[in-house]
Amino acid sequence: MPFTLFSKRSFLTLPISRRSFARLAASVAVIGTPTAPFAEQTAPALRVDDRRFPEGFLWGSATASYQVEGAVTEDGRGFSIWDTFSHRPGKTYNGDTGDVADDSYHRYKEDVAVMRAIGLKACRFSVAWPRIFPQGTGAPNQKGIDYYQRLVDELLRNGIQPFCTLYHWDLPQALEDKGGWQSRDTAEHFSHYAGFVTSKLSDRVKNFMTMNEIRSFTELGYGSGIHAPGLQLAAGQLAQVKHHAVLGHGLAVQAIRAVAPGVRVGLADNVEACTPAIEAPSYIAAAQLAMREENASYLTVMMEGRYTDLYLKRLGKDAPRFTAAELKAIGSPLDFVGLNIYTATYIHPSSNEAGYERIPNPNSFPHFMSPWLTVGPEALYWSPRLVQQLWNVKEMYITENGADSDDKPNHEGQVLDTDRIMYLRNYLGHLQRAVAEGIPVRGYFCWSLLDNYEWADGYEKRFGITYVDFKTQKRTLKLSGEFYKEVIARNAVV
Ligand code: PNW
Repeated sequence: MPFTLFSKRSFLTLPISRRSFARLAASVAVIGTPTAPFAEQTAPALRVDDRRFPEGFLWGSATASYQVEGAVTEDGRGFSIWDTFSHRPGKTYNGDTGDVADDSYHRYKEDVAVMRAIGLKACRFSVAWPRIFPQGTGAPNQKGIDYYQRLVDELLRNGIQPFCTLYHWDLPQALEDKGGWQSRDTAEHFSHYAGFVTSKLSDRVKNFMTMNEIRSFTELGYGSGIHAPGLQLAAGQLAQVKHHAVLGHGLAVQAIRAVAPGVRVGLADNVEACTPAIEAPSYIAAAQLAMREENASYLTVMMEGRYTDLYLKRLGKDAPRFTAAELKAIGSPLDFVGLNIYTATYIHPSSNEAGYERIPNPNSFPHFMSPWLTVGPEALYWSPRLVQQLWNVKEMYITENGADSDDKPNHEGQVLDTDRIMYLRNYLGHLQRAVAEGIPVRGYFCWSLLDNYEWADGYEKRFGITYVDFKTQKRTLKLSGEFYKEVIARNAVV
């Protein structure tokens, strides 16, 4: 099999011209390849060279505190809205909770060893607010701080850069009892907590993200009610919740900068990934309008420090109440923008007042185990491109991307998740196009390192590139993990 020979890393990473490749190929052919036509067979390997990422591209994986840690009553941790919600009958698949999850609170060293075996350069993790301030405010809990310092030290010892998310949805229950994100005070409390954590970690963590997916935790938690705290508020109240959340982000940016001017600050936003249905000028222009408008209450207000006219007009009496000072805080400049991208939202031009329309996915649209997880690899090209064009963003990361497969270990215990490989290969191909065109995406974090607690879907949906047997906590790298390892080793789409 000539391909085995050419999958060797040393060979592929050589900057090699087509002509010298042909020469080399010819000599190798003499040594031992049985069949012709040789040039044709090796052509795909040659193209790998064109699919490389720049040197220093940061390959990472992502997890979140409540989804992996477990140990919910340990070392003084307070309760979060997810403890409450997941224990309420009928709220999660099978009644699953994050009480144990991946037990990463105890097994973090094993997890870091998995990261190292894959060759990861960076790890995105989140801090559980109720481990630091069990009541949300007041006296800090030293044991909680100790845990994250231990985790970060273990990462650094293994040459892995920590990227710290300060809020991945586990709001202290004590604050929810006082109104949660319906209360403006929560934004202030969050900024205090963010500044405090930064002061404890900034000697070893250089990249912070304020919040993860503001759209998800506000709309799912306070709108549809399928996530904690499970409320279904009216439109006006929900708009106010969203305003308090982006305000919390902005105030946190300021608090972080005040305590640690040297660290880099961003967020992880699940931007509505507006994608031109056809790569043609009118569609691209429509997708750009859509990118700004569909993200009006999230990335747009954070990038521009203002809500769009159309957003406010459409909400009418339900528009959020805000001050100019709040908008200024919300628009605090960032060092980077993190994009969580799983799906594409296809756009076409329209003569309506917005100038575009979203195209609903036909029923036949391919998706993964989660019906929402439709396959739209071009989003990993178009979102960074449009975000850069709209707001002149200087640095971006893909802070989440991944898929849930129907992972079933075979008789040898292997998980051969070829569909996840297909997903990753295609998305990475489009990301590589973006990077090759000079769009400043500096790194990519695969969701997720491990199968973990998938919120209301419990343990039913698996997003890991590592399989977790939740009975024994045994971790086994899936075939997609092997694939990702190869991507990282060769710094290329393979
Ligand atoms: C993200 N949707 O959540 C979160 O940041 C992760 O915690 C989560 O595990 C991961 O994606 C996979 O779901 C999302 O319904 C949850 O469109 C739901 C949606 C999108 C993202």
